[in-house]
Amino acid sequence: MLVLKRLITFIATSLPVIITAGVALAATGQPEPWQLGLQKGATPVMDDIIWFHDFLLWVISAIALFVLALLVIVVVKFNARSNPVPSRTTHNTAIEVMWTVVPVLILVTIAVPSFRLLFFQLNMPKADVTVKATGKQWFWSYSYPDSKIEFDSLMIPDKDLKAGQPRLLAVDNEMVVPVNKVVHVLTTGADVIHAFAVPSFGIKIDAIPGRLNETWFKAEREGVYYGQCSELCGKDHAFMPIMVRVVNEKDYAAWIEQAKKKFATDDTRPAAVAAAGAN
Ligand SMILES: [Cu+2]
Repeated sequence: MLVLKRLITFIATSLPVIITAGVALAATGQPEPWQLGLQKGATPVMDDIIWFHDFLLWVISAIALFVLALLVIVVVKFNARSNPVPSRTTHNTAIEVMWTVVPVLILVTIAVPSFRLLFFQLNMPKADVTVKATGKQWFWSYSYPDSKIEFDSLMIPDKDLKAGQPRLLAVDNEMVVPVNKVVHVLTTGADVIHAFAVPSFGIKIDAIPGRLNETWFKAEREGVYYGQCSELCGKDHAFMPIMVRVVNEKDYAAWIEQAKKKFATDDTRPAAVAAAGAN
């Protein structure tokens, strides 16, 4: 019993430390060494995902502790030594009703916010900006159809990294979007299946050759947010990061103007030739 008591004391004292450390370490936009928990959210969807995750953690912890308590009671009170003459009871209607109804209530309590979140993610609000992300072996291409911009986004190799650029995450040409605007992301694959995922935005969607998938996000804070391809797509799967810079309206307009000169799509080429040239 002494060991159990010590274990309980240890868990009780270390848990708040672990939780606060996790909150302190989880940075916005990119993973941190020794990070616990999810990356901080930058969109309403991710804020909801984090809330739902934490809510479920409380629910499953309570269930696990309850079951553990029952097991401890059984082990201590009903072992052969302390309870030599076992009861012959086989049915107890009240308990049977309880262990059916209570789990149903718990599942309904979980289902309500779960479906609300699912509909929030899947009901697309009207787009302010549309960006098409094409997964290629092994980099991403972004195109802004409304502004006729298209460019490739390649990872910066270790030897070329500048101060402040995270390894395996920084890219040469990042995707730029305005803050507080609904961005539709269309994804497709040029060769094999990739997946476009940015944890802080709460988005992860497959990029499949021959079809167009769609998701959305509304970043509420300016900054740089990183993600990675999340579908094993070949040897350099780990080296095709996603970098999204969220800027204010003015900077976005300036970036668009500059990008129009730098990354203009050539409309004079026939579509088939343009597609072949993109690979
Ligand atoms: Cu991949």
